[in-house]
Amino acid sequence: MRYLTAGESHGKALIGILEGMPAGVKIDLDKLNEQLRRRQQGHGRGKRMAIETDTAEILSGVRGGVTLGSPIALIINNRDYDNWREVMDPVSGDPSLRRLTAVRPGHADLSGCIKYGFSDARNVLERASARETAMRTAIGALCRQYLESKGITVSGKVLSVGGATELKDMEALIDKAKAEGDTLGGKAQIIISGAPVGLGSYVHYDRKLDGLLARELMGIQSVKAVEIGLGTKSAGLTGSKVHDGIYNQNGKYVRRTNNAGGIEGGMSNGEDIVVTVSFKPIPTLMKGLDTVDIATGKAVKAAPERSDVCAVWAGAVVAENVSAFVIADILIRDK
Ligand code: EPS
Repeated sequence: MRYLTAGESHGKALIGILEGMPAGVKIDLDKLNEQLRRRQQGHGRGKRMAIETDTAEILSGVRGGVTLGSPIALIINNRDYDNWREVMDPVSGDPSLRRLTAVRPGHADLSGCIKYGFSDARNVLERASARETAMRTAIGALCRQYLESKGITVSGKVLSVGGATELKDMEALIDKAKAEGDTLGGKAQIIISGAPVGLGSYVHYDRKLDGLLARELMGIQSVKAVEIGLGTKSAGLTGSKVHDGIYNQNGKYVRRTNNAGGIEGGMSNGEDIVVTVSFKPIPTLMKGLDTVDIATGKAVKAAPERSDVCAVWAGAVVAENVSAFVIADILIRDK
């Protein structure tokens, strides 16, 4: 399978086209939209989430709730577009409005402007925004329904925010960061259960399941690390502490530990696939970091665009659904 997304954060809509979904898969639009609703939750989200009630409309590829095997096109309208029409309209929008030149450290602003020769970082940030992950969640939610029909489930949870691991402490840290005009990142864990043995490849470097998951998950805005099972911890331990013993239980191969996170030799091994995703703090800080205004060349504080203080809960939902795409894609290819 493959997919493409289009759409600016404050443009009219987000668009997605998923190609390669087999025919005959039952699609429940309410279940898809439930994933979009989940992505809007979490302590520390910004005011945009009060404006949007993200729901997807299916434009093609599904008939009577069943996939046709043709490309599936989705649209999610941006409610906020009503407030941005004169800035963002593709034909009549005025590019002199809502310019952003105090480029934000950690964001795509400066490199994007240099890459395309823009004098306004709005041309960059509108597409670099994590708003785009609403469509990736919707695409992944279709794949999740295919996986569920094969007995494979995907779940996720937030492990930590700003180093804190208890919900009460995470929320207190977010409130403190908000009061100080700062932001926070964190870690989320994704678990894929029920995947058959052998998804992926030990034969081809570019079909290894861990590599495919890492590539797609690193493609989510703010993701800085992807770990499988014990992940980076395994580099500091002996082999006997890391590798999971194999036992014969009434003719069935079992493991009593899952440090490998369900992937050995680039293939699923039948255990739960366990992935930890680390998100950096969002680079839009209300207090503004040191930067240079690209219009004047002068030292200024970075522009405080409206943003989230923490989006790790949303990130976890995005990571779940992106993982669902990876597993569905490889399942279709390998089965
Ligand atoms: C997001 C919508 C955006 C941001 C956020 C994610 O809305 P707005 O820019 O209108 O506030 O809240 O994007 C970022 C954190 C970012 O850095 O661009 C969403 O729908 O998830």
